[in-house]
Amino acid sequence: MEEKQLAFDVISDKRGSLVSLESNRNIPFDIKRLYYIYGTSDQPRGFHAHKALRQVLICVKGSCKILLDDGIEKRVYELNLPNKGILVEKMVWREMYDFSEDCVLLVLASEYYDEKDYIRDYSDFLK
Ligand code: T46
Repeated sequence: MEEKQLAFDVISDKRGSLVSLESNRNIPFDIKRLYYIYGTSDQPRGFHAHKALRQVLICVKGSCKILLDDGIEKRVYELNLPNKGILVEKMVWREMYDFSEDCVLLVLASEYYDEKDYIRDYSDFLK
């Protein structure tokens, strides 16, 4: 499995904390897109892999779990800190679940949105 856990520097003072994310510095690609997921329920999300897309997922508020599966091995991670992220490489099946009510999941993506990059069928993914 090629995923990687990332820890970002936190700049804190009496006013609070700040985390800075920069292309090709602490994020290992050119950031072409970012999106965030919130208002989640008990419904899991994901259930796909990407042919080329690389992404970093950061739970900036609350918590959730992510299952990563490279077709050989499955690993589950809990995302629950705004200064920790996970790099999900291409061709890794992902499922997100167990969202806390206040969960805000920020995703930094290496490519623009392209539905053709998705593999949404698990048996196609395994092939
Ligand atoms: C991923 C996980 C972590 C867009 O129009 N633009 C976008 O940039 C994205 C990400 C999605 N969409 C549309 C496509 C669907 O009609 O928004 C709808 C919901 O997307 P989806 O069902 O793919 O959402 P998740 O939470 O299952 O997956 C998302 C990302 O799509 C995916 O790349 O890795 O978050």
